[in-house]
Amino acid sequence: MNIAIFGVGAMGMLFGSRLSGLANVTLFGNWPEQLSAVRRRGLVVTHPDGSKSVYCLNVTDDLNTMPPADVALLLVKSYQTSRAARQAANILRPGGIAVTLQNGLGNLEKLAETVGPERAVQGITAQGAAILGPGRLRHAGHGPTYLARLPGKEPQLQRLVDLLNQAGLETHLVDSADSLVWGKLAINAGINPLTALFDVPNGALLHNPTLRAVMTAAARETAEVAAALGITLPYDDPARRVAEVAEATAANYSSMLQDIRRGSPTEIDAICGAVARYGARLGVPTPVNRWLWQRIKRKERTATEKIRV
Ligand code: KPL
Repeated sequence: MNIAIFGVGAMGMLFGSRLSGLANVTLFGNWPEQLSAVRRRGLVVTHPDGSKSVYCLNVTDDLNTMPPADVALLLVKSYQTSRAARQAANILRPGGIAVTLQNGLGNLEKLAETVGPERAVQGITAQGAAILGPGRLRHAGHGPTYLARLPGKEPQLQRLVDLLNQAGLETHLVDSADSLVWGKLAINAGINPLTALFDVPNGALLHNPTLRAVMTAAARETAEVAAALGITLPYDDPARRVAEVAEATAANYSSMLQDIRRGSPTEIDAICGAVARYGARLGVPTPVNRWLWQRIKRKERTATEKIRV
């Protein structure tokens, strides 16, 4: 199976390294320091148990060198989805599938517009990983991955699910991923912007009553918008669930905080921005998500300016 992975950040590298011995994997990305470090020394992965492995990976920034893909995995940031979807469409075999495993809302729609709805698959993953520096990855923790069934694509999807499980990445096929996508969105809306605004690890949100209240409110608002869409979350109590995830990932720096520290744009438009937009359309008030959205947009601008100086 030829697998093309779009994105050479933490999640792209995690999936790429795990799949590399089992399939013909090529990773595509535009981060020169990462590509040259991986080419020179391989990717050094620190596993959740603290042990380390080095992986030799095929990485490229030249689409023309990539073989036709049976599977394209999108693991870029949500603001890069349209471009990655166009690139995937260029190399995807006619019968292939393109799978989004990204954070936030709107990724599947952009992918389907470009590769066609009959080849676009919604996925979601709870794997945790962070880049320690070019060529160095920390696999922070295991979590399940889900892929939504797509009519006519059952055999390819099953093959991919088997391969991911063989690679040690627990994966399941589900009839619909909507509940899981919104379930993760509520967690991300609660944890990511606050940790990025206050430059704290996830667990810090539990120990400050104000931060905890804002985290809870953002997750609850997201659940209310989901309910207005007829989507039931995969857990009963968003307040309890967001606190459990903050506890389980207490020492982690959220992906949004990592983006801000690097001076990169964040996924806030696809997280709190999307909740606020859906809320406005459905008449569900989302003042907390709107406030977090605006604050992060402001923070993105100052973080980028600081890094430039
Ligand atoms: O998914 C995450 C992220 O950082 O994007 C959480 C669950 C908040 C873990 O850090």
